[in-house]
Amino acid sequence: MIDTQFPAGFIWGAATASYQIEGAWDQDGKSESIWDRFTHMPGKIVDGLTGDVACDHYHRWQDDVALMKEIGLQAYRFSVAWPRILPDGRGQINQPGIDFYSRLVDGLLAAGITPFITLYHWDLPQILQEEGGWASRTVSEAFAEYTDVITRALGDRVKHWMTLNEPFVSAYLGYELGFHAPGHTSREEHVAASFHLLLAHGLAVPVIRSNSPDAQVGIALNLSGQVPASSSLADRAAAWQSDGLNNRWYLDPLAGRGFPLDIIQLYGNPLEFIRPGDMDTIATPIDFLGVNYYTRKVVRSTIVPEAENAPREVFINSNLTDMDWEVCPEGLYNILGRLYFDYPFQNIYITENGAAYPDQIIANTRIDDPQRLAYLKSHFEAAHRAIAAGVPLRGYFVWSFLDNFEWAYGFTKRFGLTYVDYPTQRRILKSSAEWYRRVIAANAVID
Ligand code: GCO
Repeated sequence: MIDTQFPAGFIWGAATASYQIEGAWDQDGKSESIWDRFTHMPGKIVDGLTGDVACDHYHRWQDDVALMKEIGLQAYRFSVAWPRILPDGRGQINQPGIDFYSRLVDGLLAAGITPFITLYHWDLPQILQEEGGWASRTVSEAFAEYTDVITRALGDRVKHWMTLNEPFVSAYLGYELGFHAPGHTSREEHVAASFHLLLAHGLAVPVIRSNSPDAQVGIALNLSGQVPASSSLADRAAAWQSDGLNNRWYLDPLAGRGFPLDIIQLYGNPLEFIRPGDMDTIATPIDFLGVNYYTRKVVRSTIVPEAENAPREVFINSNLTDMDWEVCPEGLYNILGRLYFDYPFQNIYITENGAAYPDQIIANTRIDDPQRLAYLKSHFEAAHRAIAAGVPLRGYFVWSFLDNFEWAYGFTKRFGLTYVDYPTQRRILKSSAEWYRRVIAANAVID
């Protein structure tokens, strides 16, 4: 029997995000977010749907907390919607917004579930996009003000905070590729947004500490190993560049190493928006790094013609999720090990890991999801191996507690431990949730 007992005190949880589950997009004083604006534009979302209602968590949160308790979650990672708190992006506080999150935090604590809050999971107040959004330094400063308001309100009860979720996705998909809100297609805006997001993070850390004594403060990055398709120099160079774009552009400044020179040269951007002291602000020490891991990337050179490159040695396996992402638990082990040996972060949480599969209701009462269970089991085992190798992994949040709005994919992808029948908003625990309950109880990977 493989020992898969996790350390005492290891935290097992699940994660969501405000725009993806809350709904109530225009209720109780909340203003429009860039995702409200984006999803209301025709042709942006695969199924043409929006997060206007989503999982209606805003009204159903008490039942959802009861469901979290039934699964046995020890912690719950969720995000606060900035437009509920400061509808103008700054200034006037919307008390009903504060009250919603305060009630949710009290409900979680009463259920014995530790709240982990993400301050920004992509739903920027639209009014701030009007002044340039993350391409503007003024929004970094507004984020510090928003952080002050919400941490003053909740900082007595919430002791685990993440400033941002996946700044890479916000900046690259939102401002250069255009697949995410605000749907811009500018390399210059992407690079500026990546900097202003990191600056916002650095400005927010001391604010959190002053309003939430003894809090653990971190940031959640999407990280994935970039594996060369062959041992050719071209593929190894391509993989290193992809690692710089995806991983080092964020990891290095947070670790106090500044932006990676190879990527600055690739961008050809003199980064003139950086002011004296900004990089030190970004490198403000944090207590943990959150890792959102889903799969690895196999990188093939696009410069050397295929016929002139070495034969491929690394292939994507055929075990794909509904997102067409390769199931690769080894990739989780590798990224955690790389962080342990290459970076100074003293604590790591897996703040997202999970899989989408086309779940079906059986006899209207049950959902068997053996593929998701197998995915999670293999990744829990990889995490256990990483801990055994010395990685300071402190907890694991499954993405996601609920099926929810999967951004540009709308509701076509189901990541939840809990099935949501959207027309009725009925929640049904999947078999993976029942298995997860037993994993948590045992604090070990079980069959
Ligand atoms: C992300 C986001 C989540 C996604 C999840 C599945 O990592 O993209 O944090 O909101 O829904 O990762 O794609």
